[in-house]
Amino acid sequence: MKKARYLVDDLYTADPAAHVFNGKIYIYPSHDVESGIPENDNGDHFDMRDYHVFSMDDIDGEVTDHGNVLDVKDIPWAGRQLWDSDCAFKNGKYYLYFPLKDQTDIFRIGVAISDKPEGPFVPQEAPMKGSYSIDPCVFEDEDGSHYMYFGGLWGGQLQRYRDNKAIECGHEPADDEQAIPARVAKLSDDMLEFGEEPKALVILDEKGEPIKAGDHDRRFFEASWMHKYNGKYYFSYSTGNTHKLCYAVGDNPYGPFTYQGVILTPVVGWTTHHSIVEFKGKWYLFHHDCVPSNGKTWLRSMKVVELEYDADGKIITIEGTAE
Ligand code: FUB
Repeated sequence: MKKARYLVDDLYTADPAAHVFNGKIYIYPSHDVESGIPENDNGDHFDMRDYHVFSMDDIDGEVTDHGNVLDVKDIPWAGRQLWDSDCAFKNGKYYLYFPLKDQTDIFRIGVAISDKPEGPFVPQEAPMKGSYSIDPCVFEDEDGSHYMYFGGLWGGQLQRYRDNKAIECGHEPADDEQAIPARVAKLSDDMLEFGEEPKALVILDEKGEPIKAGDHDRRFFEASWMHKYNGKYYFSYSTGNTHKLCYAVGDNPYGPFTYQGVILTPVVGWTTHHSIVEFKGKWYLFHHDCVPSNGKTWLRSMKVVELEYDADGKIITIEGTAE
């Protein structure tokens, strides 16, 4: 598969988190809707209200829509905006992790549980204790431990926190200071809480120095993803206002990670977001763009394209505008 393929044409879908469960691909995207809310840097126009799950037996095959699997109306602590989710499996249960603003308009991360990868999912009564910001990604390492990567700037509220505490007045550091990091935490055995205090995920440049806040071409913005290739940990993310998907490589789940390059050049639309998964011996990049909605940044469509590595394990850059 060399040509990118749009996966769904009757709904707008974004932020696709793809996993292989029981020999099939399951995709957990955001479900974009026309909210009528004007576009702003806070992301208020991304006013999503439910999640659908999709599955495929083959990468070129039919895509099954499993319907509405979790609705904001059924989440006891809900305020607004169901953003990028992810799903993980442990001991016969599937756990859907999702960011949602609570009733005070603060993003928290919630968990909902199902016996099946396609849901429906039943939400917990309250968000995860100590959770904040957006874009949870859950990675299972080969020893069975699960790690959550999360965080997002601007509308994702990460600039409002330092050392896991809310600060009086959220702000980004000066350009020559260290960039605000994504966060990583091992999950508790029951998968419902952080099993430890979230830690800063540091991305280093080629000189071994932490990437600076002013380095908008390389600093973390949102859309964390983790995958492992040839024993190395690949942390990938969006640079937000420079619209790239980049990656950094480390030797363990916590890092530090060293910046490597661009996975996907800017797509049509403001946001860029992805997941990377191996299926039947090939690797794939799930992502989204706004071509089908004629560039409406809040109405995105998920797609998939094959991803390749060179002999040194470097990801070969994909053109976001390629057909
Ligand atoms: O879909 C809403 C937000 O847009 C996501 O949480 C971000 O990663 C960006 O894709």
